Amino acid sequence: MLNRIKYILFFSGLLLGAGEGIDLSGQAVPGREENIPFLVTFGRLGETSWGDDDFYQVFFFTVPKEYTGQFFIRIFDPDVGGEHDEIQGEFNSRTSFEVYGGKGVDPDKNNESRGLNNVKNYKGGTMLASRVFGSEPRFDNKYFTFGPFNPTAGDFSPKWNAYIFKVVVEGVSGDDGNLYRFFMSRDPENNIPVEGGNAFTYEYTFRMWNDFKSVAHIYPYVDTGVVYIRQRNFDWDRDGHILVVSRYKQGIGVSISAENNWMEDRIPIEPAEIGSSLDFQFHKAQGELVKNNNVVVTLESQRGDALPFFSSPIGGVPVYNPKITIKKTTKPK
Ligand SMILES: [Ca+2]
Ligand SMILES: [Ca+2]
Ligand SMILES: [Ca+2]
Repeated sequence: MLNRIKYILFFSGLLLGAGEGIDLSGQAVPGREENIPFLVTFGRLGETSWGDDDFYQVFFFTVPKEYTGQFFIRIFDPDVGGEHDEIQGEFNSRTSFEVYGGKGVDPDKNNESRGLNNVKNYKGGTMLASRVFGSEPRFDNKYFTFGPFNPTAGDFSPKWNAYIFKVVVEGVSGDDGNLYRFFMSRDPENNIPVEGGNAFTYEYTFRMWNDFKSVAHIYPYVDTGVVYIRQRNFDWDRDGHILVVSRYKQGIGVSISAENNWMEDRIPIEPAEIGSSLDFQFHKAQGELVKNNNVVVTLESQRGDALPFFSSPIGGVPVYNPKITIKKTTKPK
């Protein structure tokens, strides 16, 4: 009964949130607007040509200072076996999930915490919880819950006025692909959002839907001082095209990777795009379906600073406004 009440509260909360412009969707990773079915991390004996360049993933969760209750980090399908996961030969992989808080987590203060460029010091902070999963039917197609955590156990960020937590996922053995999702919840058994919470990463390794018509989105946030961004994508398998849309960009095509390679180019940023999100759109090729496509995306500014992708776009989903005229942008190289 209690669960049912919570369920009703959850959905009325979503409706209220939509009506008042309060976004509660940042609790789910991938986020609601992203249209991405799963994150993916392969075992360290996997081939990079399967779409994961480094066999680990780092995600951050923000809990607003105003929220004083406890919270949980839930993982959907944490095991490597059964439904959803990508088998190679037989399922023989193990994946570790670790939750970090405390000083050293905030990626603005500790650059290595971002987990970019295969640096090995991405575990900054204090480990609060961890678990390793193999093929475990009791967690197959189900949630596992970490917590409860107190918000003050996170690393406080004045910039976001929030406590930051980090989840590190590593494919510690085997060669299979672990597909999974996160949800930051107020409840250990149900997905009840923490109002104003969000999640972000600097290197996004994800799976596309097996559907021609499906368009995936990721929403990088453009901070002060950004003049252009360098986008890099890995193992896109030439699966259609990737477009950048913003209030000021109707859709700029970027260079796309093929099998097991990185492609990159520069995307100019207009001053009016500062302090808002861009919409990177992943349009699948029509015709022969590219199945089970895993892809990696990273972005950095002209200064070499990584741009975070937020699960719930800061400032909302950007919509192109043709009435705003700007100088012609140069075609990416
Ligand atoms: Ca295997
Ligand atoms: Ca899984
Ligand atoms: Ca791929």
